[in-house]
Amino acid sequence: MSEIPVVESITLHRLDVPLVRPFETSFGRETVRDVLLVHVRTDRGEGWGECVAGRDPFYSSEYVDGAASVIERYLAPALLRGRVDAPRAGAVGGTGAGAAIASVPLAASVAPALDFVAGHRMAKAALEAAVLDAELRAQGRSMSECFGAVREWVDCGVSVGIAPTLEELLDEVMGYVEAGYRRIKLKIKPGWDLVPVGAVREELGAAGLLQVDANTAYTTRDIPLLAQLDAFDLLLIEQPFAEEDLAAHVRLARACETPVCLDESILGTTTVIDAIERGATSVVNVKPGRMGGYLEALRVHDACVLRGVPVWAGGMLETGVGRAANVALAALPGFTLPGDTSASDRYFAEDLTEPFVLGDGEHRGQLRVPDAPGTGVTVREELVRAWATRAPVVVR
Ligand code: SMG
Ligand code: MG
Repeated sequence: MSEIPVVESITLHRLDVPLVRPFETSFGRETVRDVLLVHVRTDRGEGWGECVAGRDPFYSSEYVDGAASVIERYLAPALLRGRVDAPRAGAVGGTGAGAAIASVPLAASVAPALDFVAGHRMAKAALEAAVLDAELRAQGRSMSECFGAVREWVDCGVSVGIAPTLEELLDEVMGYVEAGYRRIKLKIKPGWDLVPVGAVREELGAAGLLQVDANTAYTTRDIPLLAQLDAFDLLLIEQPFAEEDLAAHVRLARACETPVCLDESILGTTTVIDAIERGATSVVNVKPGRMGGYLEALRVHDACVLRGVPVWAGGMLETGVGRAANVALAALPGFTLPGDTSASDRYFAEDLTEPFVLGDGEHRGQLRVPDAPGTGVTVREELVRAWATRAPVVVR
């Protein structure tokens, strides 16, 4: 085992990255991505992580000002104070998540060091991602290699927001189909469900892969309505009810044929096992930010594979920094459904790293998994400066 790097400083960057079109969900509309990047310097090199918290606490209780504050006040100081011992002989090894985690002792020390802070998983995940990038770069290993990727290209889906009109929705969807996307996900909410979903199914034809995401907008009174979505042969219904209401999802799962998939409710291995055993979810959306980090996401992946539950990679409108890591994760064997791992130009005219571009020919609708050390992408620091909305915050 090579020597473990030591974290020397942690810098927070805030920037506004304009979206190519507004993105509307059941809880709001975004026109700009308010991005928080974490830059870690170690004695062996540096790394970057992206925080997925949104500008407002609408998708989850976390939001980007809160994440920046908790990192600056609590998490970064704790990490800088922490000391990481080399793993004991015999502690390295095992398979799957265990082996991956044992191979990155510095990144593996992050979650335990930050555990004294309740919640704030997106903030913790961003720090861990930056440390992981730095540690893997120092080892000369890619994230995909560390995670145990089994494919060089991943299937891409696209998440389509609520549109002003049905016509505009169909235009947008067909644009993505022409671009090659292998699966369409429609955002739904009460009043924007059966009609748009039926129209898109008609336009896509029977073979098109289609799913919906409600971001908790429904209640159990809507179960009969949601069961009518069975008519449209969907891959899954994502998170129709409140985050803490597993029982409602169990009731829906019993009332409809379409698989129920949890997103917001799944905070890590404990909640995913509980949700699967209760019958609240039969497919899982994996977002490392929501789970406190990529290493916990690896454990969630393994727990799902062990139980025969397919997973897919969620997205949080990440720039290239977070997207690169998500694509590496999506290359694991349990990710058998296309992810919300769309190309950079789905959201951004210009990305903060080299752009992710859909392949063509046999790789139409796929993204190539980066294989250079760490995330495998390079942050365009001139853009981080040009788009900054406040001065960087350095914690030493
Ligand atoms: O990155 O393409 C993406 C976003 C995919 O729909 C997406 N994410 O609930 O799954 C989800 C949402 C959360 C973000 S909404 C601002
Ligand atoms: Mg979702």
